[in-house]
Amino acid sequence: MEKRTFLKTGFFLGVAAVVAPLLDACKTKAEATPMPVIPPPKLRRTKPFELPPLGYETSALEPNIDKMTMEIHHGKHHAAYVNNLNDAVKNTAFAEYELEDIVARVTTSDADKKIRNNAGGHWNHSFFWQIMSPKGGGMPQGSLATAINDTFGSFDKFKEQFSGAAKDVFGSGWAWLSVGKDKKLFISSTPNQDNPLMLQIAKQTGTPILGIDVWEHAYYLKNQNRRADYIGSFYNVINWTEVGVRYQKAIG
Ligand code: MN3
Repeated sequence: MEKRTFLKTGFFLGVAAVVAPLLDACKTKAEATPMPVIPPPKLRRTKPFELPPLGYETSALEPNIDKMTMEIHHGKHHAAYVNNLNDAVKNTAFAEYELEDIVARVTTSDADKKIRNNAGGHWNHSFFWQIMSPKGGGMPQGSLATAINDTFGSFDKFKEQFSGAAKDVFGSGWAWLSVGKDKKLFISSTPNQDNPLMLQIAKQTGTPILGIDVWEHAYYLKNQNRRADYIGSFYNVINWTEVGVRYQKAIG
């Protein structure tokens, strides 16, 4: 064998020796964690996505969340997610999908990025307006109260953990209380506009029943950098009736 050929052969053998075990490792990992089961799409949306109404006046959550924040948050930020989502899904496989079907399917790929951010933004905010109410606050009732006590020890301990998750979000994101596949409650957080319904993306997947937006746009006008104050105020507006209804639905 010529020296050059020998060196070449040696090089490729060397690469193969390094790569083969890596490929094996990937294979084993893929086999060990099966892809999540995603329900079949409904494929029936024919109208563009629309900004849903708040359901109450923009001033209705005062003094806990101020009118101007609500005006901009709903009328500008949420509206932008809706418009951008309508743009982003055009001529894609998601074009006629319902929002939930899109959210369940988006991946971490660059091609999905705009759809992921704006579908998440639309879903998360539509949910957020509903789990707050001018008549909110107080404590959960019934089976949700029991589940919270069983899971976290007490309502105060739940608040401590939920607030902790919300405070610990680095940069922009959300903290969630969700029902897992095992019907148990869990607290998690997601970056940006991700949420626990994103089967291909979220570390812990489940059905959110409560969530708090900790993007600065949700509190900066009133609370500036004091995210903890905003989190404290949020408990005064939580619509526990709605959260309870969502809990019942999630546990079946
Ligand atoms: Mn927001």
